[in-house]
Amino acid sequence: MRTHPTLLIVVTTVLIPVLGCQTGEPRSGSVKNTEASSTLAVDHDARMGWWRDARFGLFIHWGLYAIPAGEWQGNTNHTEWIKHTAQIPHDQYDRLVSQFNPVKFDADHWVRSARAAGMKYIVITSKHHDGFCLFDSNYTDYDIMSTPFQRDIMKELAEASRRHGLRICWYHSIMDWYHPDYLPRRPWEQRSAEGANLDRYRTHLKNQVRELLTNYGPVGVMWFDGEWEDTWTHEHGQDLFHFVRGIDPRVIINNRVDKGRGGMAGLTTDERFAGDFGTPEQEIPATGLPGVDWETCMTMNDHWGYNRFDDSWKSAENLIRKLADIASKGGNFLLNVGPTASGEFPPPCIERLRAIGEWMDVNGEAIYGTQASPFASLPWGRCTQKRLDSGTTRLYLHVFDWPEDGCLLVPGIRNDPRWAALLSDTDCNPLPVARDDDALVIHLPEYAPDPINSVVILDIVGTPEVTQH
Ligand code: H79
Repeated sequence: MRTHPTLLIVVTTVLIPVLGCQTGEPRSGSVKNTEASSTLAVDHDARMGWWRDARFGLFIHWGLYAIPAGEWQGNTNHTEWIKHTAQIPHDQYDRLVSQFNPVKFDADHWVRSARAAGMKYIVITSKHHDGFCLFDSNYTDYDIMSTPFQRDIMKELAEASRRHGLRICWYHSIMDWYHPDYLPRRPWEQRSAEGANLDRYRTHLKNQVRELLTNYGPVGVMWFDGEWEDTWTHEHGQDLFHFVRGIDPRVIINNRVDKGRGGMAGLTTDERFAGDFGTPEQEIPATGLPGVDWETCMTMNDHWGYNRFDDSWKSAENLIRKLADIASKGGNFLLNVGPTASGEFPPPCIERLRAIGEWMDVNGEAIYGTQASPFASLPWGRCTQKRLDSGTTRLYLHVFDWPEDGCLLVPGIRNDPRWAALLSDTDCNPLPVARDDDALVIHLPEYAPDPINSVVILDIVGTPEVTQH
């Protein structure tokens, strides 16, 4: 337990009326590319504005693979890769098309669940690697209109998202195990590659991308995947990237359109490669990277698509802290749900979305529109920040471990404090702040308002001047 520090300066309530604890959210400036002056960079900042503010989105992996629900011939560890991992012949896999009938699908319900969790955008698989399309495409019959369901999932979700103020975004796989022109052939299939033409496939891909960008209203993000295949080249990536830009320059494009992704860590650092943001998969970078936008995508259990055997759910506590951790490093969190074949979110997902939503209802201000922490690390939790208009920076101190002695030590900060309070305190009662050498010490109430992550606001004069320990 820490000993009580000497209190040198106690800052009291005098300045509260100026700032208030629920001041309107300042528009978050971008932390990235601030020094860049080219038109392209300005466009980039303008394009990324809503996405940087959003910080939190829902990933949805849904398709034919929800029907086997992870199981094939006794093996229960499959998921959206099942056609590949169980080496299922085309004709057998394609029988799933006539079985796909998610009668409980309710776009409005899904979107309301995401919104209640505090999510601001939805990325859903318009097509995964198996090639099956959840939308009504003029360029293939391997789509939702060939199922008994015959309802354009993309259309219903796009409309519901718009109604509830979320951005709709498409995950669209470059790799395609179904299309006859896609190459290479998989080792587990019999189809001859003779006559196959990847350029023809690329035209098909672009035709579908055009459908996705023009038939459903404004789209937030084109989230490509499968670019690691040897047949997909940097030139192909550039071509697809500029094709999307040409249709709608406001659409944000992930870095998997091109070949610059550094493995699952997901970041593109070489500017010759296209992509508006990096895509760490199932991991959170150790630190943020100044000037680089990124989004961690992650499953709630161990599979992206629905797997009815997978009970390895991350706890709500774990997910809420991950959201704070990611925001403290300047990233976005794209959290996945794999709906069932009947069209429902699995109950453990619903529980977790609700718990996150309860936390976000109180603490969302400490996530949305925030910038990365000025501290390299903090022993008790994380920090996010916002520049307020009046020469003041608001630090959001995400306290995971509530100090037993009631003293929250904010180390190595030169700025004078203006004011501190609990974000959950609607009365804005000020907390005493004292300087102890190069640290600020905030006196907290005895009990944490939230055992998972209690946010303490600390407003300081100017921009943070932090000495690293
Ligand atoms: O859509 C989700 C995954 O299906 C996809 N990206 C996320 C967003 C993804 N593609 N590849 N990977 C993830 C990693 C590839 C892992 C592989 Fe494997 C190892 C492919 C083959 C061996 C995992 C294990 C998949 C099949 C067996």
